[in-house]
Amino acid sequence: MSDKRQRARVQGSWAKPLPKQPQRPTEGCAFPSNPVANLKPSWGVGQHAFEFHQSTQPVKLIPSEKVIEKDGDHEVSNGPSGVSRLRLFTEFLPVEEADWMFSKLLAELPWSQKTNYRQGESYGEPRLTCWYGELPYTYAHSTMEANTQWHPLLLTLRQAVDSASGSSFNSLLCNLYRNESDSIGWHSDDEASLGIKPTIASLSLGDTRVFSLRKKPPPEENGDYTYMERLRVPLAHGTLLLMEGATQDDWQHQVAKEYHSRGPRINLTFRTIYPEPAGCRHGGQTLTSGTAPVLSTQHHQRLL
Ligand SMILES: O=C(O)CCC(=O)C(=O)O
Repeated sequence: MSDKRQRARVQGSWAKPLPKQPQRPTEGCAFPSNPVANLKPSWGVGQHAFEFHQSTQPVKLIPSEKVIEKDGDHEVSNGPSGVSRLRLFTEFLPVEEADWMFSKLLAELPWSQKTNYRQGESYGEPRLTCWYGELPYTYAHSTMEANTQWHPLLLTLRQAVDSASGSSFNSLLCNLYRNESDSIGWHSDDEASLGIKPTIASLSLGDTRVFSLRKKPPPEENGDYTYMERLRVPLAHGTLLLMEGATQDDWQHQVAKEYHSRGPRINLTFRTIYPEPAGCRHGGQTLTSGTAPVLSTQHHQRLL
């Protein structure tokens, strides 16, 4: 047998069987960063065997996405910045009331498409919005002006959300997702104007969309989210979701585009806005006297 053929057979059917791989954990998938690097050939002198040694490097797990759909309090993490908590009320509004409110808000709110800026380029958000509050709200280098003309229905909803959350919201960002192509990209609601550890109350009306969260990676991951925990919360008609504690410090959230057809959805996010002291980060920028504005990483990521 020629040398070449002999080598091929040793590496194929005649090679020693691989040592048993450890069982894959059930809660996630194991993907070594370089699978080939874990298989070290060792050729014995005069011996036609190919042995594989298990790498001593720890195998990193990709955690499987968890779904949150039960009412109640969900402590999603507890790290150095404190507890991150979601509180879910799936039947916050009775269906008939929610139906009526949805039609009214869809028809009567002053919806428009906001233009944001990224690296000097402008882009239209893939959804419609409107803003209510005594103070303006700036994110992605573009400002929504103060608007104190609250729709009466929004004032009623604000009262109901205040009592459920124990907060006292003074502002509201309304989002309208016209169909499956509308979305909001990964971001945290962590502008300085929202204060420290803000509570955000999100009320959904219309078609169900998936609200996803991903944990922010530690510095050694260099911005790589691959191995970070992920959550999905389906937000159906009439559902209230509260994000509390360190959620904005430690997690990002998004509503992704979908590949199946979706009807319109309105999301009302009640917030408390504070006047920003001079020199503070302002809607995605750190303003320090005498220097050019510096982009905050997180808000750089509120791309769409
Ligand atoms: O539509 C949603 O559920 C999320 C909206 C959101 O993330 C935001 O307004 O910051």
